[in-house]
Amino acid sequence: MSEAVQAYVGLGSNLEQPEEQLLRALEELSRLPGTRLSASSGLYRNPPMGPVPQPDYVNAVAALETGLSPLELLDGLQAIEQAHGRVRIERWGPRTLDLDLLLYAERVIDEPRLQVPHPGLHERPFVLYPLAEIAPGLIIPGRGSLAEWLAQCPSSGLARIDRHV
Ligand code: A4P
Ligand code: MG
Repeated sequence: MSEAVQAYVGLGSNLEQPEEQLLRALEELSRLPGTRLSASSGLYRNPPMGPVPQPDYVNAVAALETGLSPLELLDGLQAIEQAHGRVRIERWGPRTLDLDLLLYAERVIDEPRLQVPHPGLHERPFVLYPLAEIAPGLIIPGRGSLAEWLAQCPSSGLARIDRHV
């Protein structure tokens, strides 16, 4: 395993007690091999983005220090999704748990299985606000500062759930 780097993971759920799904997932992230959970944001309830009618989401962001490679980390995230009974029925549809690899060190990755920074990251309030909570000074490789994207992104619809994890 190589030297540890900082990675950020976006968590989302809108089925089967989303808050519990996210709290369990944070613990499971901390148990990935060679990985430490270094910070986690609060949980944010917010309306679904996209064309599919579905329940509200709960979203959060976690910071990891990991010795896993980007693809090893993606494998780990997908194994956790599977353990939460995630069934892929339709793109953008409801899910018990979605784990997106948002950032991996300063790397820009464009492979069929993995794009980093995550393509939607810079325009999604449910990613930007929790990310700013744990890493306000962040630079998004190839896209500029988190603070600039945040300033252009209304927080309307985001409600921070009053329980810090
Ligand atoms: N993949 C490529 N890059 C990445 C990455 N950086 N992280 C590939 C994770 N996976 C990545 O993902 C499809 C494929 O993307 C994976 O096999 C992986 O190899 P998926 O999780 O199976 O499918 P998906 O989540 O339905 O599609 P997608 O495009 O990831 O959707 P999003 O962007 O995750 O959006 N509304 C609210 N409020 N909150 C949400 O969290 N999420 C979605 C799903 C829709 N609306 C939402 C939310
Ligand atoms: Mg996804």
